[in-house]
Amino acid sequence: MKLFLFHTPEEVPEQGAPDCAIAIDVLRATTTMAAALAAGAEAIQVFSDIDDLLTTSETWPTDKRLRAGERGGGKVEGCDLGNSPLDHSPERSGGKRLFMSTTNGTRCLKRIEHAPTVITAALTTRQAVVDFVLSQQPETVWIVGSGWEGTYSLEDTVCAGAIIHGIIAATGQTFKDLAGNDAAIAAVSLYLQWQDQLLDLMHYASHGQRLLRLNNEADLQYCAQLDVLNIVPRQHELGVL
Ligand code: 3SL
Repeated sequence: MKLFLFHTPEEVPEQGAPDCAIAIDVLRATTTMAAALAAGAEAIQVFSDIDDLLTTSETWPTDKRLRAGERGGGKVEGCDLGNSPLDHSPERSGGKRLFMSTTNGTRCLKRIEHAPTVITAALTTRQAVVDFVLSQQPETVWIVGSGWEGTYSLEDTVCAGAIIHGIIAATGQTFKDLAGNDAAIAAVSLYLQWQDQLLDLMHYASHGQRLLRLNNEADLQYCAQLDVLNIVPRQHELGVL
């Protein structure tokens, strides 16, 4: 198995495809996707474009849908929810389809949606993702951070490092066997440095600071938790998890 890390969707190669692609947006899209499915959402349908989201979701019964739209960290007008994992509870999300569009996370997922296996990962689901990858034994894995509008994100990279570290710990293999690129090795160093202070790291991260300015401290606390959900959101048709 070879693990490649791309920090942003823009870094993903134009040519070729991995056996398994993993999208990460710790703050907050992929954390929210896992929280929604854990709360019993029927599925998550992902859109790059808000107008497409609004039009497509019109065809769905109103009591069976939730429209979640985020731009710049805030809720989009016309949607039921923004992008907080704390919005999801069994009462609110159970049995509903989540129609979702966010600034970077859903764009990241769109960039890799043609890989044969596409999953999303977050710190909250790290161990479940490690177990899933090991159960599938893909030859090549692309781990893709969502970043922020084309730039690197600390929180996505530390999550990638946590996943790669988990695979190394479970298999006893080394970077020589597993690392597909330098970024994969560097991400493990970041994780080892910060593994006991993940919430502090979120506070230093530029997008963490953006969310704090919008009064989302509780979201940072939720998103910084490691291994609390045994769930792996997996794409079962294009754009639908
Ligand atoms: O960029 C994204 O996809 C979002 O996760 C950003 S936010 O955390 O909702 O602001």
